[in-house]
Amino acid sequence: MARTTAGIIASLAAGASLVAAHGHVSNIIVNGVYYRNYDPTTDAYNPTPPKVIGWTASNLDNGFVSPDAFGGPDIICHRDATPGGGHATVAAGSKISIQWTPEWPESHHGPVIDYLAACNGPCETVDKTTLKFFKIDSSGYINGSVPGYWASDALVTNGNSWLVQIPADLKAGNYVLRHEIIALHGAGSANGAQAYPQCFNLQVTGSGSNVPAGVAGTSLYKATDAGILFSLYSSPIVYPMPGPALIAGASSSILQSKSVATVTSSATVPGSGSGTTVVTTTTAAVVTTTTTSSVKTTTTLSTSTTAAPATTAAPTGSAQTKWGQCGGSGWSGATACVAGSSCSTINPYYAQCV
Ligand SMILES: [Cu+2]
Repeated sequence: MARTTAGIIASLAAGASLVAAHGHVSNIIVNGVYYRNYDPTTDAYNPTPPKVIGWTASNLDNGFVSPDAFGGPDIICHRDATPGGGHATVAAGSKISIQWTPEWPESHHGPVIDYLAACNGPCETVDKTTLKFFKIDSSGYINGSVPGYWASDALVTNGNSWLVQIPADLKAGNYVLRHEIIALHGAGSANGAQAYPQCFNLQVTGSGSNVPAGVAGTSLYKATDAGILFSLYSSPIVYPMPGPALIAGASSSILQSKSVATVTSSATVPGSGSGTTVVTTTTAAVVTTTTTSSVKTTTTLSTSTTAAPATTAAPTGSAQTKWGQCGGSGWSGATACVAGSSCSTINPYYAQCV
């Protein structure tokens, strides 16, 4: 274990020196219920990370997948991704708020795209190369002169969150939701676009019968697609959306608004019964206490759900758990560690309770 952790820290240090913070999805909210995502920047250091709805991936640097990898497995659900250990149950027609971490760079304009793929069995054990993704929304250039106002900017305006609607006529079953921002600030050059896919396991309920056809993740985009090799700085901006066409009846996006969590739930883990709804939240900070039957630990995590200035202060008196982040460039969370661990600076971008 020590050797693995050392390797991860080494790769983080190497990655962090190359790219500034970009981001990942911290959580989703469905009908007021908060589900935590896998956190690549901290869970990788946890010997027993919680089972969550989000897929595990090795984007420890909050980074992206490059166009030269669009034909390979990393584009499916981010780098080295493996299925999330649990899922959330949602009714067809539900709206899901997808919350990104607060550091998304303003310069990183681009489209926001959402797909679903049927798992045909539990998503927790699905082979990602068998997934066939169909596009349920995709929003790109919105308006304005170069570089323009894009869906990514609307996401930032909306408190770094994006609202997605599950098709109301979707057949009940298990699906992977693949949510993605493609940053185009460097896309005028070959291999300059940046894809940030994030995947979540959903169990969709309802009486619909629609299962749209889809394409493999490795066939979504090519490096030379007109919407991938694209200059933001050519006027007028006419953006051809990459990837397959929207499914019948879908619109480019639904009206964006921000969701507020009122309760927190752990993921439903197959064989372990349903997720346990535990603790209520405030609008500024979410404090989650989760006790699972398999691991007798109490985890406290702090995540801001509003867009910023109000959330710069860490929740008063909170201390980061062992293996969690406690400092680094841009970090606004807890800097104190729980008893028995102390904050150790690993590099300018990351300090960890060890
Ligand atoms: Cu960047």
